[in-house]
Amino acid sequence: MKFLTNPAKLAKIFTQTRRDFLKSTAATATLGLVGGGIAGKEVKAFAYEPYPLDDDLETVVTSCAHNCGSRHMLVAHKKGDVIVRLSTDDGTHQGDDAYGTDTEEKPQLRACLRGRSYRSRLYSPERLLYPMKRVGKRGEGKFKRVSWDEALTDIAKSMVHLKETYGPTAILDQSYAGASYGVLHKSDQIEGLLGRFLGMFGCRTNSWSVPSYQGNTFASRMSYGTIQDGNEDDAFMHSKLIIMWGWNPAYTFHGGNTFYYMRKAKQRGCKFVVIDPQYTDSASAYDAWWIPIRPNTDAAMMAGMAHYIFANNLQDQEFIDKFVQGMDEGTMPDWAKGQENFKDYIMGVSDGVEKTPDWAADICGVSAEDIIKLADMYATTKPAALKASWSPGRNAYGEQYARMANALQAMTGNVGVLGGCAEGVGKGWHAEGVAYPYDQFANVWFAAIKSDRWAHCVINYPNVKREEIGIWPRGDNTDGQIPNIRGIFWQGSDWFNQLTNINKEIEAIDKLNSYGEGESLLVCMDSTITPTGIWADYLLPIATHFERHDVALPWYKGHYYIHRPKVINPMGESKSDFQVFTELAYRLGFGPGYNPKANRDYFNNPDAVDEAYLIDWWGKVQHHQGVEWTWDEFKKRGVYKFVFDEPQVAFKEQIEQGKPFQTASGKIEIFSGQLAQITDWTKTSYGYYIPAIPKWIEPWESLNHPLTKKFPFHMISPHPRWRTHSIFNNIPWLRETFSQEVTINASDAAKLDIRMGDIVEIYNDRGKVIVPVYVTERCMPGVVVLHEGAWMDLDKDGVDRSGNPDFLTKDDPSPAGAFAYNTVLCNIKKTTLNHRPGWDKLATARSHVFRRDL
Ligand SMILES: Nc1nc2c(c(=O)[nH]1)N[C@H]1C(S)=C(S)[C@@H](COP(=O)(O)OP(=O)(O)OC[C@H]3O[C@@H](n4cnc5c(=O)[nH]c(N)nc54)[C@H](O)[C@@H]3O)O[C@H]1N2
Ligand SMILES: Nc1nc2c(c(=O)[nH]1)N[C@H]1C(S)=C(S)[C@@H](COP(=O)(O)OP(=O)(O)OC[C@H]3O[C@@H](n4cnc5c(=O)[nH]c(N)nc54)[C@H](O)[C@@H]3O)O[C@H]1N2
Ligand code: SF4
Ligand SMILES: [Mo]
Repeated sequence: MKFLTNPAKLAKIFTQTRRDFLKSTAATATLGLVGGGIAGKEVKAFAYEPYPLDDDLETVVTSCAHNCGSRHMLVAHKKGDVIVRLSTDDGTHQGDDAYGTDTEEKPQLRACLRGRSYRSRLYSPERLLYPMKRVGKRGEGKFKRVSWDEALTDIAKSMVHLKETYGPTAILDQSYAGASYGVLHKSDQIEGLLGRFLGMFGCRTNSWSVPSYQGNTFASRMSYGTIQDGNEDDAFMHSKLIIMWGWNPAYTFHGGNTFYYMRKAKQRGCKFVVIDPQYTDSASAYDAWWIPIRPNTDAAMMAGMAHYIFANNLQDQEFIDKFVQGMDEGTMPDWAKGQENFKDYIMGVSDGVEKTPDWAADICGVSAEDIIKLADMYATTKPAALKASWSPGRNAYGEQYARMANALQAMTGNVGVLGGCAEGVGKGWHAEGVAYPYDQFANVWFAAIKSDRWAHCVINYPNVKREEIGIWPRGDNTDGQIPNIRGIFWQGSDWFNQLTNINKEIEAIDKLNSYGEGESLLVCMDSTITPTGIWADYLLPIATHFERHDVALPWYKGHYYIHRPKVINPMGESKSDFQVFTELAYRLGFGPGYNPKANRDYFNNPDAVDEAYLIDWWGKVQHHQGVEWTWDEFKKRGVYKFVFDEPQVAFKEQIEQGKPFQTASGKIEIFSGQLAQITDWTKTSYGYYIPAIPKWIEPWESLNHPLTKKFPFHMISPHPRWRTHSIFNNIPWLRETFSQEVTINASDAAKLDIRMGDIVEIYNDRGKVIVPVYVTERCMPGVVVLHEGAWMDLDKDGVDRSGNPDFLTKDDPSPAGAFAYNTVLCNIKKTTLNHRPGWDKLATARSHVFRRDL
């Protein structure tokens, strides 16, 4: 920063550096001559060790893991028990293919920069190798090493105490998708190992809403009756127009080979449009028409498009009459005749406000001409894919955007059609997903709340109304009970760092502290130290997916399984999650029920039991999915790629064969019968009213809000190219490729007298964060972009030096449960405080975290 503001000084530093550099190269050259070329002694001291050739190494096919947007192959090359190199799919691994095979039907599963740097995570200084117990205050980061026996004895004792004293809702399950995409060692809110463990123990408050896409999930359930609304990615090749609505697959991965198929579409002449506050890498890669839009106003723009389509009679009326409920008066169900239908709302018949393109333009900042041009393109190009991604739904009333997208997709007849698109959620091919017992004990809970409301619940307990935290109805006499949360388990989640409004979470920890020693319990199970772990009482070291046996599942799209053998032995004293829960279950009296194939020895020897589960699972794959390979064949080859005759298209059978949609009416419900019949919203998991048809609802913060006087910028926080949320934040290679910075339009920067590289404070009433600035024309004025997932790093004044946007986000959820991550106003000013891009101090001197008091 100082360099840029002081050119004279910069020039001096540069010359000095350059001179030093010249001096040192001259010296090296001389040495080289004296020592006789590269054989010279001094030169040799700098030479690398010879790299072992693949012939000297054992090659093992495995896969990458985590909630990263895809699932690709990693090939480990190992020497003894150490992975020395990672490569990826080269086409050969299915066994019958030649090197380089890469076809539309069976594409390679090639890893991205994160996957390829995985070795740095595996062997990172932040790796957790031993169970740790907190010795300082919560959040202080002081731990000492303890034995597994001590950690598990303490945890089991505390669990029993909390359950007996505070009842069956005392322990909050904050397991999430860090390990969801495997069949055995699973973390997850519904199918996860923790849910079953706490459910069997009889003490569990579940976190029911999903940060990724609760708005889209809700919309897909209401409109189609299912979240299985995704085509497989190869269907994109058949589109003539692809509208990437808040979607940037070149950067934020969505499916294993999306980018490849979209390139094929481009080659076939498909046109691309991007609706996004940023000119994204996808916009540039596909030479798309970029339409910048004010964040959180998408539903208004879509309503304007619908108006143009209706006004010009461009809708596919035949499709609507046959497949849709409530698009217009003629398609309303008999029992709801006279209630508001979608067309009447759009045309202003029901509320007197016509949702014209001009009306929309005032709200969303896109000109009426552009709204009309896009609406016309979409209604007249067939087939056309409007891919409504999740980010615009991660907003206040985000469900309205997602429902509005469904209305556009249906009115243009693009549902169930090859080259069209009904997404939404976008779940495509249905995998056989669970290998361990998934029985009556799976997902048992005694209370379930909106995931981002746990802090609100803890801070205000017991003075909390059920609608404030989105209590899921139970249908028995415990219905509506406010959970008395006294403990949290984090498994496969870094939620303390990733949920909204972190300062409020810290306040909730203070409340737990106020109950006194022993009256609350925080357990973090992870492979590395994480920002969440810093707040825990116990850190349990978990073996990574290289150190346990499993099978990898695709992420939403893709049709393949990748074998995940135990490539190396668990590092340090780490154990798999399943081992830990099984051992805890034994200590709590339900070991055999929890893990029926195991005995107590599982904690030390899990391999045979794990494989037995996987063999059973493979039996289901063979049975349900017609796979002929034996388990041994699969293990030998490492990957099974399904080959289909044609791209899989969601709702094809409904459209082509008249099969009913999975809604109550059997139609695409743009007027939702279910919502229309709700009378007491407080008794639903939503808590608050949601209209039966999609509508534009003014968000609580936006560029149209009076609060812009105080906080003139709208912050969005998309997903980082170089991280999987918070995972990989500590990888130096990746931090060299991208850095945490705030993106701001050049005109805004000029107004604030801010230049590229300056350090700024971004702030609002919820928090303050420090980051460097990236000045660009690629982001619209008034909007700033700060990627999620930086590892929080608070200074003594409560300022986050890492630039984590979740200090600024608000924890008010949208009624349907959407996290409002992108509904944030803020302000920016220059600061003299320094940005701290990583925990490098901790990384290089990890002893002060891990070896303290040993
Ligand atoms: N501001 C803002 N915040 C956001 C978002 C946003 O758009 N904006 N997006 C949100 C979204 S969509 C999501 S999905 C969340 C993600 O939130 P998280 O799921 O909390 O994010 P991750 O960083 O992926 O954390 C997963 C953790 O699981 C651990 N892990 C991996 N494998 C295993 C395993 O086998 N066992 C165990 N025990 N642990 C394992 C990893 O080390 C990591 O710490 O972030 C949300 N946060
Ligand atoms: N590299 C990488 N890929 C990932 C992940 C990751 O962490 N890293 N995480 C995975 C997970 S768990 C998820 S949930 C998905 C998320 O997938 P998405 O939700 O599709 O991804 P985002 O990156 O949040 O946002 C995509 C685009 O939406 C834009 N955007 C933000 N707000 C608005 C808005 O209000 N309106 C409009 N029109 N556009 C808006 C952003 O500028 C961004 O370019 O990504 C997955 N893929
Ligand atoms: S996209 Fe995901 S699965 Fe694929 S290599 Fe990258 S991190 Fe791994
Ligand atoms: Mo997500």
